[in-house]
Amino acid sequence: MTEAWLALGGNVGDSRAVLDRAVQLLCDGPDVRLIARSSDYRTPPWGKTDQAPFVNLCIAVDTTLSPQALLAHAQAIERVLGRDRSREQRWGPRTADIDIIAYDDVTLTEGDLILPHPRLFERAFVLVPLSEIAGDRAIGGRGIRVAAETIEKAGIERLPPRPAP
Ligand code: A4P
Ligand code: MG
Repeated sequence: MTEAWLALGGNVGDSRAVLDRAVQLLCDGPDVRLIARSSDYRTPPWGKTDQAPFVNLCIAVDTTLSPQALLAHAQAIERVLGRDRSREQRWGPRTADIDIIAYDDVTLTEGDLILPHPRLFERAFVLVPLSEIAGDRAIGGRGIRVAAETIEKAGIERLPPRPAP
């Protein structure tokens, strides 16, 4: 078993419900077990700012999957939840985006996968939820709590737990 951290986000449809479903589907068996889940956050759109706010969260998992197999699993779930990359703009609206932030201490660039995630430290929408569940960790030698404390966080709002359906 290897510990990995994933970031989820979306801004099309009922994003909190979609991302709940994404977490369920990701952690649906012995190959990927949920260890921790952050709160949901409402976050201003980053990269392309003329779009709806996102909901973002992070999870920690224990997995037997390789990094490539975990990415394939995540992308299959993005598709099940209605994501069609061929119709998207970079950084534009999406139902569910699932990024692998880190996979243990693995550093790799292999095909279409880069670990740790190359833009992790530019993104408050990843660092703030990640700090809730991995604040005492370092990724690529940088502490998560300090990175989350020092990045600009204007407009990021922690959401209360969703009422049970
Ligand atoms: N890829 C490489 N490394 C990884 C990794 N570690 N995890 C590749 C996941 N994927 C990885 O991904 C593009 C390619 O990156 C994939 O084919 C995968 O093989 P994508 O999800 O289509 O991403 P993208 O939108 O083109 O670019 P990028 O930089 O991954 O952006 P995001 O994060 O996906 O951007 N604002 C807020 N507030 N919250 C958000 O969640 N998300 C985006 C989307 C823009 N603005 C946002 C948010
Ligand atoms: Mg992505």
